[in-house]
Amino acid sequence: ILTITPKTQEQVDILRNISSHYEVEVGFSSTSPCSPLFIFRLSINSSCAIRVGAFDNEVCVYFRVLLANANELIEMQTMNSTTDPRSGSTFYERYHSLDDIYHWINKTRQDNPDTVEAILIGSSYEKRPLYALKLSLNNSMNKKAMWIDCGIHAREWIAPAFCLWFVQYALSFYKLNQEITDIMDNMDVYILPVMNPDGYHYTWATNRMWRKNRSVSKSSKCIGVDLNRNFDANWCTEGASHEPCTEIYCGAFPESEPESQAVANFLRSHKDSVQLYLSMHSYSQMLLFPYSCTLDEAENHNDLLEMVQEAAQLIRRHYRNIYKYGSGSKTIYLAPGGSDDWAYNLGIKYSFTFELQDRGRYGFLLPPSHISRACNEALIAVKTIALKVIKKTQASKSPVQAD
Ligand code: 0X9
Ligand code: ZN
Repeated sequence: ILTITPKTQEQVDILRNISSHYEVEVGFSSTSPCSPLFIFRLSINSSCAIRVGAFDNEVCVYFRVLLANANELIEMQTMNSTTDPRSGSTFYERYHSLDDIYHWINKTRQDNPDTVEAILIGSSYEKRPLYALKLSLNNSMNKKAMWIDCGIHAREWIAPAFCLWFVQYALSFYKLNQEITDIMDNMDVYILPVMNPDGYHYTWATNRMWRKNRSVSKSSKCIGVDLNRNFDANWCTEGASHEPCTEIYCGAFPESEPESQAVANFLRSHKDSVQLYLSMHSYSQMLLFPYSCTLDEAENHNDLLEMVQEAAQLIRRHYRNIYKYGSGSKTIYLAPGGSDDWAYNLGIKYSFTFELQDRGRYGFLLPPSHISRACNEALIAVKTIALKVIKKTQASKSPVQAD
């Protein structure tokens, strides 16, 4: 895996061209959409430059090797899918295939019949079921709720791993940990472990670096829509693309994809109870809130800022790890059509996107040995924000103690 920062517009154009003509993966730098991070396999015949011989004018583009052993890392991540007696790690400290995750959903529901329900909220383009788990640990009346989705982007494997981690933590530590007890006493949790199952399956079977879903376009041979550009929030303006061959293709129209439609329909029909929306991504270690689809500030910007600031401080204190925070458009880039902005405009005024570990060393190929730390620090952020939402919205009737 190489990173290339093109120096001229000509180099940008050439690299774009390569990416649409060859078996290569192109990702965008998480810090700036103007400095694309090109990831691909090409023959390198010089120590300092890639020669792209297929073009009339041979060009040299300088690169840096980001990961020299990408294939080895990928192998390591898929090895432990089912229980491997040789590995000392627990189920939650490994990445799991889609089949394993479906089994886990079923088992979790069966083992916890009074508290966990699996809700079929729709199905994917390739007709895989989309199950959201509902965790309801306390039967009090008129409970509010939070929503967490993981794995909108297929290659961000730490995100589904977090969803599994969260469910396990909530079920095991209810009544043992004060914070999760307060949260679950006040809120039900809807959790969608894999929002993009077709893409996730494809990253296990064929191409580890796939991002989009797997829908076939009418107008192009290129496959897949970026589900986080497919929601109806300044849809397909600057920061998304109408071109199906790009990684940020917004789809034919807002909610054109069954996956985004399923989530949007569910949230529309639960918008009176859902107060907090969380969407898990990776990588780059950021806690983001609306807006990403415009440079305008959200109406409760300061509230949201205060929440992520406290969460980032706690992560720093407990894990000595840095998370950036702020509105999406000002912290990373303008990116319209995202689920967080759409949920916010629907009326879910506490809406966040987390970019989990790491900051670029392994990127999407975060080794399984990092799962537990990555999830625990994200958990601190989720707990901090959820407790703050409960205090702000349910102050009068909440059993949560004031500071
Ligand atoms: O670009 C994205 O969709 C997210 N970053 S990622 O590297 N995981 O692809 C950031 C999403 C921030 N929120 C919105 N753009 N609405
Ligand atoms: Zn993502």
